[in-house]
Amino acid sequence: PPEPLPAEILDDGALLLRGFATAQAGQWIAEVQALQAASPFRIMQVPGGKSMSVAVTSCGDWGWISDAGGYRYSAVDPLTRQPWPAMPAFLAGQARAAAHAAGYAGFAPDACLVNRYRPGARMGLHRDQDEADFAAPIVSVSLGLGCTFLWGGLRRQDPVRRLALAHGDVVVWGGPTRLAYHGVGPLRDGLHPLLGSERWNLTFRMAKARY
Ligand code: MD3
Ligand code: FE
Repeated sequence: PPEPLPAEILDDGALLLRGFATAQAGQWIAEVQALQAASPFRIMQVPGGKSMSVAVTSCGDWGWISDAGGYRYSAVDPLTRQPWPAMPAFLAGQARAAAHAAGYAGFAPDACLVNRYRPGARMGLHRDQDEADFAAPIVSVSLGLGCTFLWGGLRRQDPVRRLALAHGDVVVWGGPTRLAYHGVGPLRDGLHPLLGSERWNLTFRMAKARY
């Protein structure tokens, strides 16, 4: 049987589960393929009018969107004008299991944002603060090419640490780190056996539900 996964404490409330998603990566990828066939990856505008370099889609009761009007969660995909695809039981179950392994029992995500990075795509420092209940953690899953994850403190001017995230890594962000500034450095060229020159990141959230 596989060894139990070593959990690494990154910070107060934040745990890295290296390789948590590796054994079933094929199923993770198949679920995202199916979801993006219904609600495709697309580039969104930020309120200032610029385009994000990361393409996004969502599944679950709520999807995170950005446009000239700001950032928010929407029950409807603005591209298809339909509800987002339901969150597959496999994804919800894996996210719940990862949160549980990190000490957060009862995690019930109602939103999963999927980010697609191609070479050069990046995500600037920001905080995730569009959710109703900051007591709930966020579970993030990395697939495909690795990246440099940037993570600072609770203030924008706090020093930024760098962390290499690889295919299959899962990070659970809760407690005081839930509102930390974070971002992703520009994706470097590369070829991953399963995802080619892309990195996919899934972040599971409780957008509206109370934890
Ligand atoms: C730390 N995504 O979608 S996941 C995002 O890799 C986002 O695509 C990045 O930041 C990505 O909002 C980073 C890691 C992550 C997600 C949420 C966090 C780290 C976090 C919330 C609080 C603190
Ligand atoms: Fe974020």
